[in-house]
Amino acid sequence: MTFDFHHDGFEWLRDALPASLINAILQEVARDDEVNSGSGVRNAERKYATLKEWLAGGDLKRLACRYLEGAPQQVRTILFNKSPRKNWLVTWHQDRTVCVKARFDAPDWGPWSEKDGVMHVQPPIATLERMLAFRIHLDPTDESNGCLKVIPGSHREGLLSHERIQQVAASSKPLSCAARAGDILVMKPHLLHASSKGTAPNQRRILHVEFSDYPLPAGAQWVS
Ligand SMILES: O=C(O)CCC(=O)C(=O)O
Repeated sequence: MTFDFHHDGFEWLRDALPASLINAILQEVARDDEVNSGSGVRNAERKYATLKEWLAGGDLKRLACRYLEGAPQQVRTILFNKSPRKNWLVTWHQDRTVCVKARFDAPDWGPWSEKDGVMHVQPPIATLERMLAFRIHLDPTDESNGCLKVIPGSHREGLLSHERIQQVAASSKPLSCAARAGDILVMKPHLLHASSKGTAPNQRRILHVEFSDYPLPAGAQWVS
């Protein structure tokens, strides 16, 4: 079955990265205790030289140009892990928050919060419409290690209340996003997604890299 980024809110790029690149990134990542013992590493692009070099080469940015009309900018990179030591779950939600360098006043931006010295804010839906996340699979995943689940097309309802999320989840057939290492899931941040604990957890490392072509209000800058 094929899915379309704009219509379904996600699509697959199967076997998109060579094993040599995946292995090089994994070798570096596997040495980091923060990955092995935690659930995620923020600003992963600054931490791992292999990843930094590959991202600077621009291949992923060129891929983002297929989905965004303007010039894409890399705005956030997180390395997620789910492992026997940290076998977590997330309930159905939309990613509604972005990180910017400093607070600014603009209609429809807010509420604001500061986490680890970084300003987080909920942007208007127009911003989310001009964003994408590449979920780059470094390990194979299925329900046994808690793969992502999505509700195809749910982004088309816009920003949903907590109650509406429960209704949509109860009346939809979620799709489990089983993948092999090297597969990339391209998704819109406000597509409804969740993931369960793994039933037989092993390492499930995923690089989550967000791009946007949204022109921020004058003077504002992404944290990238
Ligand atoms: O990787 C997962 O299973 C969930 C990640 C997630 O919830 C997110 O990207 O917001």
